[in-house]
Amino acid sequence: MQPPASTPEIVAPDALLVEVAWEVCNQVGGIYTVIRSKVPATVQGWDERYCLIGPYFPQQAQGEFEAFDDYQLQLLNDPFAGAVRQMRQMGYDVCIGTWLITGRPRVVLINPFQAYGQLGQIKTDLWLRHGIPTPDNDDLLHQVEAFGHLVKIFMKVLTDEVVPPQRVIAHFHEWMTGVAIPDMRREQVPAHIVFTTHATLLGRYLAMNDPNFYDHLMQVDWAAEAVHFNIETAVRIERAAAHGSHVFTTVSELTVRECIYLLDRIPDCVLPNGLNIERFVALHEFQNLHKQYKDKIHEFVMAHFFQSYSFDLDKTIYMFTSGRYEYHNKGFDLTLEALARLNYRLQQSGLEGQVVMFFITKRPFTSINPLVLQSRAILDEVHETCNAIERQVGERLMYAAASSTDHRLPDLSAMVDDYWKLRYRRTLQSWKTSQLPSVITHNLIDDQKDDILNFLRRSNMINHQHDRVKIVYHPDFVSPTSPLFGMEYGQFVRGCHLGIFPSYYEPWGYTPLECVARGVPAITSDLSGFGDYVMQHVQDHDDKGIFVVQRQEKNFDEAAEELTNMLWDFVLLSRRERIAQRNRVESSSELFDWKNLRQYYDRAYELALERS
Ligand code: G6P
Ligand code: 1S3
Repeated sequence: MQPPASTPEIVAPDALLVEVAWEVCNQVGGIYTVIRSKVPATVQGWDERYCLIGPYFPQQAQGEFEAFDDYQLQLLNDPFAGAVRQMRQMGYDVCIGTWLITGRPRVVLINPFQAYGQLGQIKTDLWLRHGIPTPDNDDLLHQVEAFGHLVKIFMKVLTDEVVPPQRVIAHFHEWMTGVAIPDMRREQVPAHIVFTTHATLLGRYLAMNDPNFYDHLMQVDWAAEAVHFNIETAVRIERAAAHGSHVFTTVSELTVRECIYLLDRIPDCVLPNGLNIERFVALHEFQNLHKQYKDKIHEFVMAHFFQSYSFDLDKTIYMFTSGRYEYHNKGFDLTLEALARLNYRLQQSGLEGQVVMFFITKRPFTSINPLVLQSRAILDEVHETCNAIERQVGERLMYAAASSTDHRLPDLSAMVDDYWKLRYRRTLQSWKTSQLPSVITHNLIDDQKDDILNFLRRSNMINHQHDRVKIVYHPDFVSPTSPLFGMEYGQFVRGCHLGIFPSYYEPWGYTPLECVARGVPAITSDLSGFGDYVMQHVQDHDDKGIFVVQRQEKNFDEAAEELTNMLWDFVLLSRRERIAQRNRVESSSELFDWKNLRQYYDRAYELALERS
């Protein structure tokens, strides 16, 4: 890997930085990626003056958190450790240690359940002081409010520990930690508070339910809608955090609009998301990885499709989409429509080759489809049989060659034992079927109501032999322990040719950026924060393999046609052109490295120090 281009300067030398997030040592979704990938760059600028705070859930933390023991804690001579010692003396259960990720940052984890005894008072205070009501039966809200209460106490203790002119910047991510903010302001805890919303709660719900969300945004009655969607507590917490912070931020210009209309505060800064980009010294290395992981995907595809019919893998393009199952928000609907049009165009064109499209998402299922699993197992058996035959023929051919007098190639088939011949035939016989390859790999719990499956049924795109776009819907995340793929998500991405993410609602959207970081071209939309950023900051982004579908000013049909054209143009590329395009994609990835994007955070921190 290449070393960092330059070491960023030390930021605000007289300040400490504390970042608070629900996803510290607790992976739930996109915010985990933000925090975790940003750590190495943040540590470079803030070194020992930086600490993260998260909720302590032993199951989640056990693989990635190493606590300091009492002896180590006593030896530490910094305000974070001092605050932990002080909290412990006050009777609180607070852990301090190292988050075992690149950058190895200092982490404080606080068990929210220890404040459950005071929940009644915490809820009453939130209501009386800040007008935030909490229902009785919502455990997540209880955890969040208990945690917020404990973080406030920690911040008070920490700010008491520091000796002026040293100051504390407290950066809260998302409403789940922002609940600490209103009381910190009320009690005048002398911290400089930054709050980042990664999506507005109401925005997400409204976008999911209103096809004209963006047109209606200006007229939304936030209070009524919050009650309507049964998210009043969280929405009120989000608003209180946004208004209580000294510096209010969000992740993209698109979300700025939501903040203005749904939270009634204009964000002070936009903090775009990046990744910790690791580039290879030699360019061909990532191309080799593409080939290596594409071969693994070939294995899956052979097992899945060749039982019914075969096609030329060398002329097959692998496309995919992935993300949480928000059919409309993540643009699965638009993607399916464009794939159906592409299928038709390819059928009409007489061109060779096909597309295999993967939908990687998460849906409740009972099990992997046993037929899919069995097919995979039998193909493994075919593989083993072929290997045994290869070894046998290899050894016997070598002997025949060495002892040959006429130098002619002997009959290779005669070199295989009848046992292996029979096993070869029987395995293949038991494998081949006249059924169509399933479009889905698992048995869904609510198969009849699933939007992806219903689209495929309606459009009759169910993996007929004549379909030129084949579908594999995998309603579980790809992981090395999955018996179907057996690879990391990142490896799967590398093995594909194109990622498709034309979201309708996406405050930022990491999925296309994760493609770019691996040198895989990606499609995004102008309604995603990432797409919007690319349009403003990356010249000739099409040429660099980052394509942006226009959805803001276009209707569904027009956007589907534009996406179809993008897919069509991609399918027409030669291998040589694809390789060159991957090189261009990979070289633009550095733009999104935290080493470059961290500056937005540092500016927000400087503003917070000026303000309070
Ligand atoms: C990489 C490998 C090449 C391979 C190519 C396939 O560039 O280094 O050896 O031929 O991938 O590209 P394709 O776009 O057809 O998967
Ligand atoms: C949010 O996660 P999501 O997928 O619920 O935060 C992510 C990190 O900022 C962002 O990439 C995504 O668009 C948001 O929606």
